[in-house]
Amino acid sequence: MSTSHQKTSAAVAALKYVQDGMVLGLGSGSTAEIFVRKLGERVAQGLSVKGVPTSERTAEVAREAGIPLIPVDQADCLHVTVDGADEVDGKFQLIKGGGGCLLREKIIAHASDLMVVIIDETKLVGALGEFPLPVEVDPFAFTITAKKVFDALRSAGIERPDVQLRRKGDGLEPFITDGGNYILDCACGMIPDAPSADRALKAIPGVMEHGLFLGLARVVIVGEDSGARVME
Ligand code: ABF
Repeated sequence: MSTSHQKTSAAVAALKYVQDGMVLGLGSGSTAEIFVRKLGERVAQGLSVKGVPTSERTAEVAREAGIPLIPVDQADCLHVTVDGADEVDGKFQLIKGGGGCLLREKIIAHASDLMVVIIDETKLVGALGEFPLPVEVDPFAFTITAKKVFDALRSAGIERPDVQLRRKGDGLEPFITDGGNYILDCACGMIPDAPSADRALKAIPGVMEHGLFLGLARVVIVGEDSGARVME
């Protein structure tokens, strides 16, 4: 069966974490978008929730789906955030940011009482790092930051990181995040010690955030051909 069927299974299963009256963080990416559309169906049936989107794209999808949105600064609390991921390991450590929304995704996930991650089974990995790690950086002096990122990853035990500026589809212009930053995609092969990479990257002034989400996900829902597998 297709990954799209698996993503839908995971997205539908996440609805069980939603209750009337909640304020919800709405993740980004194709799996999160399926969740947002399914949530919109519940809202049309009378469910009352408010959404805080993690990207301009998700805000657009949520509006189309009829979900009332509030600015993040008006949310007294965030009950649950439902978001996708690029990789998830057995310790619920994640790589996110393939879609370029990692800074807002991490702010919202960190502020939420519960983060539920929804993925198709291809995202479940034994060790993180096959997916290039996205690092969001200030455009100012990004070449200096890129060298620091390389050194930081080496210090975290990654032998030959390959750090590349993400570009738009035309291959010429840099990709710009919703927050106006650049993304460095860091091919690592394998990340042997994610907490050490986390600490080393955070110590660099030009790094706004990176795509390692550690200690944030409490529930991971994996869409499989036979249905959704919930891991808590
Ligand atoms: C967001 O979208 C990201 O952090 C991750 O990069 C991506 C996953 O996308 P998809 O669900 O389309 O695979 O959740």
